[in-house]
Amino acid sequence: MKLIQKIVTTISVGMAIAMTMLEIPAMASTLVRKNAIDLTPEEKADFVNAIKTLKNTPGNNDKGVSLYDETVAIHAGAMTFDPMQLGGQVMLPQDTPSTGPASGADAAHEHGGFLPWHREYLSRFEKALQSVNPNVTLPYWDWADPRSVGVIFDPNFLGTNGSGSTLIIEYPDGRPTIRLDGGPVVSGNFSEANGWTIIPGLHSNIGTAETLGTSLVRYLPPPDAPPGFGFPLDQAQTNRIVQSPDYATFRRFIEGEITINPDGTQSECQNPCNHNLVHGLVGGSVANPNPNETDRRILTFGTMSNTPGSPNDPVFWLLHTNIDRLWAEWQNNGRQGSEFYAVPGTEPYGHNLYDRMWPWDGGDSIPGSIGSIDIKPYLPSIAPGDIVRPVDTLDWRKYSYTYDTLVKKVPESDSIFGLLSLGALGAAFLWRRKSYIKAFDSICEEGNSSTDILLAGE
Ligand SMILES: [Cu+2]
Repeated sequence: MKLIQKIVTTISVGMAIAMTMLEIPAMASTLVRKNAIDLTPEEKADFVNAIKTLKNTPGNNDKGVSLYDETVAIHAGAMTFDPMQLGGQVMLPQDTPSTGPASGADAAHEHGGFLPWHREYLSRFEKALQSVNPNVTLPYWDWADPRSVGVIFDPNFLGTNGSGSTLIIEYPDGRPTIRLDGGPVVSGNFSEANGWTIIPGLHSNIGTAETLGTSLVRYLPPPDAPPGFGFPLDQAQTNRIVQSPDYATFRRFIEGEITINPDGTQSECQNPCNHNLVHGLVGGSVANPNPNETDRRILTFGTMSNTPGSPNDPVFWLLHTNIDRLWAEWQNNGRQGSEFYAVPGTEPYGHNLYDRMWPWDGGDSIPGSIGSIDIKPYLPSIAPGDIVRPVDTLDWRKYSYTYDTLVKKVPESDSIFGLLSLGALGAAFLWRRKSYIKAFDSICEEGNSSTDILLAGE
């Protein structure tokens, strides 16, 4: 009996070692995407330098723009498949419409493919960064963590708010005047002075198709903006995202179309929430005081809120990595199969499980223009056999990345410490916000609900 036990033990130990050895190469090739607040100074510098290297490396396109800029063009091109109706008004003027089966719906947003499309897009960008520096991974912006904004919009990382412009938006119907402070980002790693020059044709205002110029433009909310109008986003709501009961709810909730209330009921987002809200908050986006048949319902001012070219702001990658992380967490909770995707046949072409997603569609669909700007010459050439469908994206592990939140369990002592520090920060934050909350309460009491301030983003 003892001998058998010994043999079994020996075999088990041997197998464990063999398995460990087998696992080493797999583990080594799986890189961990980290929370931006946990990056070391060196990791931040590596990320910034890899981005800037792509910005200075010629791409594979007819316009001769860089690898970074042709990546921006892919995002812009995806949005030309839909002229973006909002409240019955065209949001994205275009001289030339798109053609092919993908026409009629945004190829990357507003439908089931939102998460698969961006997972693929992010992974390709991350691999391009790794071709510069193999240690770089995409960090994520935990939008519910009050520490994130200070770390991300730091002069030594992605740079601060824009400056030099104060926009006052007055409403003839008596709604409170809105003030936005921002403008071009004039210092830091992503200022024009430091080499971050944006291609004007890939930097269009979604309402007018006029260019925002060659500088990154931000209109970040003040640090003491009231909840729903600034950062951080609500942690409890973020927790409810990953508890969404089905894919359609998860997608609509995280993208920012609906919200799940604390009592479990669903409703339209009062303000756009989550993904759409973050785009709108970084870029500056407000209700148009004078909307009419030819004018649009919202005004957008900065790079992130003018969404076709939003990847011109590198914070785009941190926002979307967080969205991909939350999707991976939702999937990791027993929802990994294709049965946990959009209901077959309910989505426009490009968004169903086995549809080809533009631009990885073998050339089936051709994007249109933004205003008079033809997107095609800015796009990288994509091999005809390079085809990606939503079903190909469902397992994030095959992309050889994972998230720190999926691999590490926080020791209890750390989490208690973390909770205490978060509590202290939260208290300080709430104290500073008090006056603003009061101000916005009175707005709501006067019957002007927060729906009056619309923020948009993709
Ligand atoms: Cu997008």
